[in-house]
Amino acid sequence: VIEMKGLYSALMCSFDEQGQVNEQGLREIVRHNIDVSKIDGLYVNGSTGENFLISTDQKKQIFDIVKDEVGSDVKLIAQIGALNIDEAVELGQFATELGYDAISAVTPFYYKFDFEEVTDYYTTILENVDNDLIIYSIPALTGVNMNLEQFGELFEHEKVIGVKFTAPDFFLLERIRHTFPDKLIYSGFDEMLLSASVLNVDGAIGSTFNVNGQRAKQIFELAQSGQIDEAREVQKVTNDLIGEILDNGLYQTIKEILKHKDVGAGTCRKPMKSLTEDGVIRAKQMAEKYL
Ligand code: NGF
Repeated sequence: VIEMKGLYSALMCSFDEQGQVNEQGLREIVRHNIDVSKIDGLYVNGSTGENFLISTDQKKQIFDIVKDEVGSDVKLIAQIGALNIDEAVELGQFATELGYDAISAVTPFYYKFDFEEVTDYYTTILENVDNDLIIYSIPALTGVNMNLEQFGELFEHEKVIGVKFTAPDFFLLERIRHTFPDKLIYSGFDEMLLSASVLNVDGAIGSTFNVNGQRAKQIFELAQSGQIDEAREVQKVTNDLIGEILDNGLYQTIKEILKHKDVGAGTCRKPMKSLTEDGVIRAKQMAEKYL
């Protein structure tokens, strides 16, 4: 698992006005992440990839294009979680055959599944997909809150190599880190990267790394080498930017900033709305001020 450590962009996808994948734009986003943001890996078809708004065929198309563009330049994690368990398995097998380094699956959401059902979901995926798996925990969007013991039960499976921990619960994060030193923990909230890094997470997965990857890497590396004052300064600038991005519309603004970097980031899938004219201007100002 050591080689899977590091910073991963939660990859954006470029869509055209009809909601179709824009292959050229997607390739440009990938290249920007590798060549400019300097990230260690890509987390493909996560929330930031608008995964829950697209078809199975589109998910496969994206896995395919990204792998083709990346080759073995950086690590690749395929988010395959879906409410339809057959789709999750099918996507897991598909990404594994393409050569993705690991799969990840969001906890099943919408219905109020109990932990037995959550465990059954992961077991079904693990039994049918020959790859390592990273649990994707994002309680604010899924409503699924797991405690230390429940993470421990999932971690008992040797193919479960870690968790993408997208929650502001630093007590639980510290307990997981302390209790499971051999599992990979990725921090999910970019605005809390320094705090998570101080707790010795193995890496992070974030949407804003698509544009702000270099600063994220600085924060992570400065924290690892104990240069906390310096890391705090970079987190401060980062959070100025993230605050402006969140105020303006998260994914739309990141795409608009990418466009100012000559990356064909396209639009967001409906029902996500487009930026207003003012929003476009604000994104341009962010690109000029921060990047
Ligand atoms: O976008 C969200 C939703 N979270 C991302 C990230 O955890 C999602 C986070 O970077 C992700 O990795 C994925 O695409 O699956 C935030 O956008 C960022 O910290 C700003 O709040 O919560």
